[in-house]
Amino acid sequence: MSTKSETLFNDAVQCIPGGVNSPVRAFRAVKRTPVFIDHAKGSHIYDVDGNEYVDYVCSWGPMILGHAYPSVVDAVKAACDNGLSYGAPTSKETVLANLILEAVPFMGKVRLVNSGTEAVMSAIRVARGYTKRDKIVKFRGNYHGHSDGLLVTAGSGLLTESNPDSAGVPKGYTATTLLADYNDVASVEALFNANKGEIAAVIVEPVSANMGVVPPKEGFLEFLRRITKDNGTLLIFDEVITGFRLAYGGASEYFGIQPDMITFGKIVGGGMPLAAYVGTDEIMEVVAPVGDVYQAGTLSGNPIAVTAGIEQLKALKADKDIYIRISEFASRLEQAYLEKGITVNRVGSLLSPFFTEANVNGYDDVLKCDTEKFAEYFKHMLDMGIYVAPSQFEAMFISDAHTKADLEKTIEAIKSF
Ligand code: HOZ
Repeated sequence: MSTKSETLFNDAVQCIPGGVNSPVRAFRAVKRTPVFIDHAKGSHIYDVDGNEYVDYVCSWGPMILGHAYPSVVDAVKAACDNGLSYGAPTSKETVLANLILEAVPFMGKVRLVNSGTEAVMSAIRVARGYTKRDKIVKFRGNYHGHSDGLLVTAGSGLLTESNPDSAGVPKGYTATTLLADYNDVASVEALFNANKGEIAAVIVEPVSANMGVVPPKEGFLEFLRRITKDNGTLLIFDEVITGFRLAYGGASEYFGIQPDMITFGKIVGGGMPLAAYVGTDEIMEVVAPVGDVYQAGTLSGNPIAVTAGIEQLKALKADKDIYIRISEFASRLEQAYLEKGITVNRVGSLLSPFFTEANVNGYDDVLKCDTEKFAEYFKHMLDMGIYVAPSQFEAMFISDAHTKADLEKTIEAIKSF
């Protein structure tokens, strides 16, 4: 007999490619079909068959306060009564922009967009417009959304589906994307030596979290700051995952490094489709309508999404101990994996168990992981009521709603694998 999820999935594949609106969700890497979600509250998510899970996907990061957080939901409901979209400015956009700038006070201006993909794509265009150079450096296994120029040896769904370069991207679109190895200083130096005065920006996930979690080696981000500054190149931190998660001020606060531009997504939208890119005043001067780098959007600064973002950031700002609590929770899980003999990487409240004996410091290490074993682990966790990302190459996200009981249940599941 089919489960309701299976029936819904069969219906979905008839009208949606692969039955899903984002590839990793299809569960193909773990050789299953997806569970369909009915609702979520706090740290728990419930499928249409009545199964309840402790949720470590947390919508891939945004739900840092847990699902259906009351102040966010109430504010969104109230905002809906005033209309869903105007395509004209509101005062709330300024409120959210200032909440973001409080996180990164060395930045000057914020532009709101709808997704992390859009934020990164726009930031790159700004960097090119500002420096009047074309080339960019990205790292193998880092994922910066699905814009053409960045779909080169990318992480997340591309790594999961073993197809790190997407079809449909003309060669010319990626000809200016130079590839370096994360945590490998020499690979970056070689690119700067071979492309003197031509590199507009280096874009990096300060903590790689789309090939599983891979922390930066000691000094790596400092090195990137130095070499970019020395070469008139902008350093862009893609903080779609780390922003407002490692600290209120994200990775730049956590590591004490000031990039030239930052992209935010996920948490900044409180669970709604909202993202942002920020830069110093001088850099952001090039953005239209002030400057000549064009970027626009009907739903940019959407009042409902902005409302959700404001309420979530206000809650985070009001209780910064949240970061201590979620990191502590993650470190207890880290311990449980280690005691089970499973390799694990953790930075703050982001972690990934890896099915490999070796340490995981970069893309090549990640590729050595046993994905069959991961699929077994995934099935075991799901059977035990624990919902983790259906891919070896994604992170586990802890929220402030996760409880002691969740922790104990999860440790039990890890122990019994
Ligand atoms: N790119 C996301 C993971 N890093 C997946 C998004 C989704 O499937 O919702």
